[in-house]
Formats: sequence, structure tokens, C-alpha cells
Amino acid sequence: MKPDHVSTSDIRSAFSAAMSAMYREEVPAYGTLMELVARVNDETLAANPKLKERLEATDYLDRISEERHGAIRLGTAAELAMMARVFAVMGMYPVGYYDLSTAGVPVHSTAFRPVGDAQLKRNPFRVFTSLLRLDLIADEELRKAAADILAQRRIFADGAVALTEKAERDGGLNMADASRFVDEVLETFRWHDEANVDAAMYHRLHDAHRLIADVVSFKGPHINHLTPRTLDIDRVQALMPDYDIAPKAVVEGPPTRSCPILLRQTSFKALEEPVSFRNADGVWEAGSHTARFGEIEQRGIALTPKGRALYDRLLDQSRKIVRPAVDGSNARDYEAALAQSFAEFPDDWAAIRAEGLGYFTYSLTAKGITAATSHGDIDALIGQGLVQFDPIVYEDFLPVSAAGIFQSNLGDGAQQEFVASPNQQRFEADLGMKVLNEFDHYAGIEQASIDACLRALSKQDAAD
Ligand code: OOG
Ligand code: NI
Repeated sequence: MKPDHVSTSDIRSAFSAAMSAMYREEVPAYGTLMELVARVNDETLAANPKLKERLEATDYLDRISEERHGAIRLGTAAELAMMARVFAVMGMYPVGYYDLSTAGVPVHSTAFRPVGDAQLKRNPFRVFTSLLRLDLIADEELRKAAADILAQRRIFADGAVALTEKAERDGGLNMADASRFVDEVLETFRWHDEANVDAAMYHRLHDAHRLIADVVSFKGPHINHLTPRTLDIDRVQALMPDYDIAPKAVVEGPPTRSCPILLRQTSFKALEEPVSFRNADGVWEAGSHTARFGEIEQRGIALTPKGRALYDRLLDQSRKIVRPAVDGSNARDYEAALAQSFAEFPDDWAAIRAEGLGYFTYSLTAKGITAATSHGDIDALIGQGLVQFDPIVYEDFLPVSAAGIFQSNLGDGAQQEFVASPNQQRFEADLGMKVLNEFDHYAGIEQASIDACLRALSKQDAAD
């Protein structure tokens, strides 16, 4: 990094703030949601001094009010590969592969996000990024028409491409370039109410799948939602109607617990917005399109492969008993089945740790900091009261939940079956790189904290 270069985390923070400001202006309900979340987070912290203390001690508190994720849907491999280069300038890398074909959504996805512990604490902004799978569209003629339309559009401003190339060449950007980069890249995510296609084509695409119309008919991949993080999602869900926001029927993910695991999410319905279509005679025709919504999330501990397998089994088990209907008619029954199924998942941190279900960071207690001697492995040190542990926050997404979020915004009519066809290899070829494995990353953070404790205690020994 050259002396006048700004850090990738600074660029990401600036971008995340600019995106939030733009979306608040475009979708005022998102601003309302932000206010509600800020209120609930303040109240939750005031009522839980212990939670506040641990969040402060682990550096998680500062990031929470700034924290959000967004989502976009891309149309072509070239768009995805370029997007990966743009995000890399902001220190965001593709983590995980999500196949949504099984859920009736013709996309596969990854999440671009920072990966280092320090970078996440500085600003964990993430973008759930989907690539449309035209190969799942049965109508060959329509598939070809959609591919032709997509091949003609250019979603990146020239300045965004030039600055990305400059950052790659020079290993970063200076302050002035970084600020221009943020402005230029923001344009790609902006809403355009003038469609790229005529009304007839829009309706053909829409009839094939609403999502295909959303990706193919517009100039670019408008940000379709932004999601602030709350410390109490049940409370936000309950308060939404007071703020004139109608939440989706059920919260996705695990049930309410005292020790939150993975990720819980809920959203409000996408807005029907006016758009215009350019017909062959050059005349604009008024219409509407439904794509943009708001979402909130509560994040819990990152689970190990063993913990995740248990989560997947329990979720599957409860959905076999009750599958949540989009209209909310069986929401109570679903919640009851979920709670009953998850009774099997330990709900205290010590048990989750002892059974190897979640990832933790380890640090010295006050007693550990002043201890003269210490022996044994990390479990023994915890037993002696020298070392404490805190949950590592889950930074990724959940395919079943993501499908639920997609579905709640596609309307009841959009339920459609595709043959399950995960194709990570194809996705990575289109992306131009492999996606990172989320588990390796959490395990690395955990191990580094264990090593730091053992090192500190052995030095104290030597000084004695
Ligand atoms: C993405 C839906 C998935 C999440 O939080 O799981 C998602 C989309 O609708 O494009 O954002
Ligand atoms: Ni989301």
C-alpha cells in the first residue's frame, strides 16, 4: 500500500454509507426501519448490561449501528466477474455458494464481504449477489431474447472500470480517487424507472418468472434491499405495524433463543413502483414493477460444520411438520413446530462450546491478565478462570432463509419448481475465481485467539 493510499476498509465504509443514503432517499420505508432498529437496539442494550459489556469488550458494539447488507441480481458472467473486481477494491471477497434453484428461484449466489477479523470489525458491509440462470428457462426462444438484451447493456460507468483497473495496477487508491470510485460505482446500484425493453417483452419475461423480468428489463442491477442489524428481531417484527410497515408472515431461520445462533431475518413486502417501457414506436408506456423491499436481521454465533448439520436437520424436521405459507395463515403453527424441533439444540454458551457446535474467540480474564503461572490446554485454563470465551458472529447467509426472502417478494403466483441443479463450478468459472469457505475463516479466527491466550500466559510464566 502506497503512503497516500486509503485502506480498502475505508472505501467499503464510505460506499456502505453512500448506498444507505441513496436507498433511504429512494425507499423512505427503509429510513423508517432504520429508526425503529436504532430504537430497539438502544432499548435492548439498556436492558442487558451484560450483553452491552461483552459487545464492547469484543469490539462488536461499534459496528452494529453501522451494519447492513444489501442484495443485487446480475444477468451475465461478465457482469459477475467485473463485480468481483469492483468489490475487491473495497476489500470484499466472495464467500460461500448458495443454490436457490431448489427453492424455485432461477439464480445461484455468493456473498461479497470482508474476511479478516479487523476488517469485519471496522465495517462488515456485505452484498448478497445472485447470477440469473437462463439455463433454467424452458422457453428457448425467450432464453435467447433475454441473453441478447443482457449482452447489450453496460452496467458499469467508464469511470468505475478505469478506477478499478487503476486500483489493481497500483495496489490501491488515494483519497480523491477513492471518493470518485464510490460515486461512480454507486451509479451501478441506482434505480432506473425507464425499462430497457418494451411492455410486451417485459410481460413475456415476467410470465416466465418475475425475477427474470427484474434482471433483464432494466439498465442495471438496482439494489433491491438493504438490511440493518438488530439485537432483537422479535421486537422489531412486533413493532413494525406501529410504524406503518407490514412485515412478512414469519421470521426466517432459527427460533427465538437465549443464545442466538446463525441468522434470523424478516422483511417488508416489495413496493409496486411506477416504471415506463419503451415501445417500438418510441413512445413510453406507463407500467409498474415490484422489486424493492426492506429487511432486518439478527445475527448469532457462527456454527461449526457439526453445529450447522444439526441446524439443517432440525430446520428440515420442523418444515416437514409445517411449511410456512406465504399468506401467514399457519404462522403460529410454524413457530411452534420450529421451537419444538430446536429444543434439541443446546441453549447455553458453555454447552454449545463443550459440544463443539459453535466458534468462539478466547481472551484472558482479569484474573488471567495478572496470573503468574498457567498450565494446560484452553479447557483447563477456562476451568481455572484465566480464560473466557465469546461467540463469533455469523457473517454469512442461509439458503433456506434467502429463498424465503426471495419468495415473500415474488408473490404467491411465483411459486415454481425447478430441478435442483447446483453448479458451483460453473458459478466459479463465471466469477473468475473460487468462492471462499466460510468454515475455514471462522476456525482461523478462533485458533488465532487461542494461540494469543496461550502465548500471553506462557510469557507471564517466563517473566515470573
Ligand atoms: C436476495 C435474497 C437473499 C438474504 O438476506 O438472505 C437475501 C434477493 O432477493 O436478491 O438477501
Ligand atoms: Ni437480504
